[in-house]
Amino acid sequence: MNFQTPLCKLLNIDVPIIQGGMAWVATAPLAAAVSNAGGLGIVAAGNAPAEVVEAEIIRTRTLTDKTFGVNIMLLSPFIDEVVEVVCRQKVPVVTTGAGNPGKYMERFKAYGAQVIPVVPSVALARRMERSGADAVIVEGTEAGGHIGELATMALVPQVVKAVKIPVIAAGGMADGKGLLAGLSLGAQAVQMGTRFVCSTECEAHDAYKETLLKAGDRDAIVTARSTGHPVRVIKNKFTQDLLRIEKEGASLEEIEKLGTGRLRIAVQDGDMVNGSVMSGQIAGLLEDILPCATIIQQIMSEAAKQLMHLNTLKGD
Ligand code: TUI
Repeated sequence: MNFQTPLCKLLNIDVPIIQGGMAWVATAPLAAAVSNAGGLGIVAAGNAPAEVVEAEIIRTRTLTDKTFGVNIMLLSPFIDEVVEVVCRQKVPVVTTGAGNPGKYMERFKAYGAQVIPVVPSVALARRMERSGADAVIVEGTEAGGHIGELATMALVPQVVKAVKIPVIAAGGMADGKGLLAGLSLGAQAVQMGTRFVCSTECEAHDAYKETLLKAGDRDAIVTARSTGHPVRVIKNKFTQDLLRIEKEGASLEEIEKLGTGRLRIAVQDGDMVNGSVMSGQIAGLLEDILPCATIIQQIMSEAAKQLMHLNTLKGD
């Protein structure tokens, strides 16, 4: 059972699983491994300069012939140049995060991209549908990194009801039961980020992966609420410092200054004390680092098993 949905056909993928576009973490080997395993791999642009993003797109093409996407982070200082590179490289799927991609939409559509913005609300989902988005990723506050306020469970069915384009559920899913839950809410696929950090192909530092495996249900906390750009991360000395200065009424500049470069030192240097260890709430469920193909096989077989189990509950 592969849970093929119309969106799978549109994106030319075998299973309804999309890998989250995680800055510094979602590099070519991870994206290619997810695409090679039948899902949709995503290369994250994050705050990287356009040349770095272009090199990563080219590297992905050496590792897979399958469809993959690029996630563009709309708060990036290099966003205009990154959009140019994505268009020049004719990346087949573009996901967007941390803002409204409306002004770039026509350029992506002009070369035939499937454009899939991440939205944290019904209003933005509606706006994206009107601007020509092919689907939306509805991300609940359970997700890691920069988050919205509403929970996946409440937000996904409201967006499904409000728009005609396919919906992808994100935030809080890492296994077959999560996949089935997303599909049950009316989504045509799920996006998983945290689960794919703990994969063998992910280039994040081993210490980052081990921290996620050790995390419990209450360890992924929200920082930077006072800035209007809340971020979910694993608690450590950095988050303690950040929350303290926020409580003391630090300015936006001071908070931003404290946060600068912290994700890179966590992902690349494995600094679990001073780094920003972005993670979703579902980290507490994870217990192993596996190849992406195994992760996807396990998700699919667990979803099928769980569906059969639900079928035994019919009674009379
Ligand atoms: O973008 C993400 N997750 C991210 S981006 C990121 S890098 C960063 N680090 C610190 C501060 C800000 C960014 C780390 N993780 N997920 C998708 C997502 N998009 N979550 C929430 C949103 C979002 C929020 C507001 C999308 C649109 C939006 O629209 C506001 C508007 O302009 O209408």
